[in-house]
Amino acid sequence: MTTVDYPATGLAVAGVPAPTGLPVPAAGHRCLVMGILNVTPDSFSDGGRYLCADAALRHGVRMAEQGADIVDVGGESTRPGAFRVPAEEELTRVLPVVRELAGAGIPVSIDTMRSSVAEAAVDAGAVVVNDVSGGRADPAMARRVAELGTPYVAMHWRAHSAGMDAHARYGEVVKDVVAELRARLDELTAAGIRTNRIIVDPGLGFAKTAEQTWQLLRRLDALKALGHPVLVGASRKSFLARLALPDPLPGGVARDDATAAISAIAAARGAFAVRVHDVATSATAVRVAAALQNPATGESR
Ligand code: PMM
Repeated sequence: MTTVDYPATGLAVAGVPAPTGLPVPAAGHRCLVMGILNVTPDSFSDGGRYLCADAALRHGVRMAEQGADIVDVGGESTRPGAFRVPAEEELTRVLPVVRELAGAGIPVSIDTMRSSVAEAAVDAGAVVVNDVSGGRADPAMARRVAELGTPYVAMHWRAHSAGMDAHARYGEVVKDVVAELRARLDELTAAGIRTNRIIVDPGLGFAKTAEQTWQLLRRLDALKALGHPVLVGASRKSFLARLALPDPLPGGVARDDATAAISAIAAARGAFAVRVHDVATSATAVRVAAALQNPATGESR
């Protein structure tokens, strides 16, 4: 494992500072693939599949074999309408999985809104904190992450999932999301998180309608202009229904194909990472983008 200076596609990311401290397998200059491991009974597309630690572990290892640069372990569903789980339950779900995957040498991020869970997971070997609330759900999160010293994914977020759809009101969604993320960045850095450790995320589908989500995807350049690496989480989300795909099942094959297409486009436009359920297709997609843009650093694998 090496620490990647700026692990994203060459051309499009010029001028964006490097996120430091993110240990990933030497990846060359391409968009990273974050594989999703929801250890929950109720996540949108994979809820219940990996609730047992053994099944979760096997799936995490499989995603790493398929080309995930990092495995994102979450113990609390954030699908629209989801209610929160107690911290103890979240810890019980994620900690054994984080510990085992990290012990197997797989870079792990912890998908949590709780500073206590973030700290315990980092203690168990997680190397990135992924917070869908960008520090808003837990006032202690920013300071805790600053102390932990890990990279931190700050997603655009307005409210907990149970009521977030009521918050999908914007003047201009791209401008508003960028402005709200900028305000978060100010608070996070004021709390002590080093600026070059923060990755931003537009929060696709979180307090956003399908149309607003498509608008944000069209304008990754506006998000990149914040000067931070951008993570894109489009995988299997309901805005893909717009495509009228032939496979009606959420989490069905067609949504994975659509996700891979978005991964290729996001990578070509300079996304730092894509967060996906189906790793194999997006691992291919980001390599296609890298090879097209920068033949010298396109990987062969
Ligand atoms: N989406 C979900 C959960 N965690 N984290 C980040 N950084 N970005 C996202 O878009 C995101 C996330 C919800 O999706 P899932 O239930 O399919 O995991």
